[in-house]
Amino acid sequence: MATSLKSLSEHSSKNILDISNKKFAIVVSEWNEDVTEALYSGAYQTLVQYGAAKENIIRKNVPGSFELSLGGQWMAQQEEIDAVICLGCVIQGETKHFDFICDAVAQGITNVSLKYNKPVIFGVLTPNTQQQALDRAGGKHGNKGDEAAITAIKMLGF
Ligand code: DLZ
Repeated sequence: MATSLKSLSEHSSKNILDISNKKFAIVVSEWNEDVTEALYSGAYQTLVQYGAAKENIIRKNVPGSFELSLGGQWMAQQEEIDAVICLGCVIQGETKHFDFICDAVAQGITNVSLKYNKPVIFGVLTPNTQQQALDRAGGKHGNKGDEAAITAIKMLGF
């Protein structure tokens, strides 16, 4: 697993949180779907690798990254959900309102996390080109979906 975040075993080799009973929601933006599908695969496989039960991982799609905040809120407000992972990709060179979308989703996800007092993870790529996105979605720079999943698990063990 190529990732620039410390893996969980490096992070705390003695106390890896038992996540077999934790429930995760993964909210996936449909824009740039070749990228976001790869992010989803990384996040899903990493959760399973660290012990999440497949039936405890719920997937929901939203049309674009702008909608991740509301989709994330709909998931976070469900009591049984322990952590939410939001995955998207906004490509600067192809998106005139790049800054509006990125600022809105970053602030929106932060608000949801604080409102519901749960980890709501910002797994949104904001590269200049599609190649840079692919490099970070299972390519030469690893998979940010893996990192988003690891971040969720680390926060649950906080
Ligand atoms: C409209 C738009 C554009 C131009 N680019 C992207 C993008 O690169 N990545 C992304 O996730 N979403 C994009 N969107 C869609 C917006 O996120 C949103 O779905 C629409 O503005 C409708 O609210």
